[in-house]
Amino acid sequence: MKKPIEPFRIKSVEAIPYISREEREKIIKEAGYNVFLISSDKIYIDLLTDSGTSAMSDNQWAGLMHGDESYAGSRNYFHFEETIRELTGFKYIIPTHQGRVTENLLFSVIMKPGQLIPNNSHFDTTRANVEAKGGIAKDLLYPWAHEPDYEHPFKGNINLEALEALIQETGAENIPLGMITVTNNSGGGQPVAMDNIRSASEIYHKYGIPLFLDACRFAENAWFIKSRDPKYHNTSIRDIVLEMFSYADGCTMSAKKDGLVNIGGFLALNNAEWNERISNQLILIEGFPTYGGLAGRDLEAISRGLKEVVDERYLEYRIGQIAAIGEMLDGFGIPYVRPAGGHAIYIDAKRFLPHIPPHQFPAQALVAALFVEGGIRGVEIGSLMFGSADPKTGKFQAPQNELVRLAVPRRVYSYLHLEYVVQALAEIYKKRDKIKGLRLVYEAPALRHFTARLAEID
Ligand code: PLI
Repeated sequence: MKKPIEPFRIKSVEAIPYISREEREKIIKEAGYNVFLISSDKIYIDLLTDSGTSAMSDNQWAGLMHGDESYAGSRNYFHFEETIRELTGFKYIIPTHQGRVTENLLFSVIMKPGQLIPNNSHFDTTRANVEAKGGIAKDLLYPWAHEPDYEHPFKGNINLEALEALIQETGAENIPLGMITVTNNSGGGQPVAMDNIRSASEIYHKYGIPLFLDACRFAENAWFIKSRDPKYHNTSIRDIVLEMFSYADGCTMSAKKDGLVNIGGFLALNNAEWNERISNQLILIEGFPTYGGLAGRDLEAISRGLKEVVDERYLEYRIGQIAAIGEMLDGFGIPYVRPAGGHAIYIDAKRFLPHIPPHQFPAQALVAALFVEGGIRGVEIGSLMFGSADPKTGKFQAPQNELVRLAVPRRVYSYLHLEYVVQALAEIYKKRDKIKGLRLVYEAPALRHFTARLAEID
């Protein structure tokens, strides 16, 4: 196995606590088997999300000292604007404090109730923002993209035939905008091929529909295009990125991912009228258009992060970390969504714990077991997040997959940390028959996985 070697050395470290197994057993019970309810000082390796959890470089930290905190016209905004224009080619750059407010701004200005937004897969917040404004969020993956074992180099591709059929059925006038999420987070962190982005763009544009990329992990997607599509082996990441964006009319971005920062986002677009309307709305809810809810120093850290993220040695190491977890899991026969994604590994809990039925939350049981075994925090994407009772029959409706996402923060954990995670999983795998299902003790009316409390079933 080619081990991912860090293209950086360490200048500052943060101690992480390690509490005993006995304490962890007590804590998981007290937290109702929900790791969202455990304080981070009880976690040894935190793989809950790759969002806002990156380590910044010395250059980014130095950038904070160059913060110009003027209310209007801060020099950091102009650096931010120039960097994003160079990367994406888009004309207008609107700063925001994170991805979901970007979505809120976009849909509140350009979408009418009853209209439809197609995507390969909407991320939760994108779907929630479309639906909150009365729209319909439609996911259009190929059927094989839902099969954990199906190997495809670009499993995040949008289903082109389904897209064209949907546009014809719905009528282009009812689709104010189409999207593609790169990489496809909800579908396993899987990349989208350049040919797929180009073809989807042609379809959208044939019907006069603008295309926006959800660009959170644009650089990771570009790395997959470079390494998996022979036509791009000799193209630079910057050129691949520019080509990806050239097929789109704009993008939404949470800089908490490929911006390599802890907070920030932006909307970039070419349409002058939309820019004006969205900027006016921005003033209402985020701030003046040259800071958009961020400090000048944050804008500077993002500009610098966006330049670092397209470094090919960084991306080789970054994607290599996830691939290495996959190869280690293969050694133990532990099932996961294949191939390994860009920012996370998704363990297939349905096959890991076949004795636990969906209504007893197998993926959440595995999340809890991983905390007890190694102080490791992952996130459930299964029956707790998406399952529900049929309103008429009361019968439990399970989602297609029961997954545990282990998202790797950028530049934070070493190869040994990752090995430790896989070893903990392997220990659980050996004694998997002993893992018990869970039952709900408390659930909130919406987004219940954040606050639910559960208990073990004896
Ligand atoms: O967390 P935000 O509001 O900065 O970004 C929202 C968001 C939009 N699109 C995609 C593809 C995301 O992955 C995303 C946030 N993702 C989180 C928080 C995650 O844990 O994956």
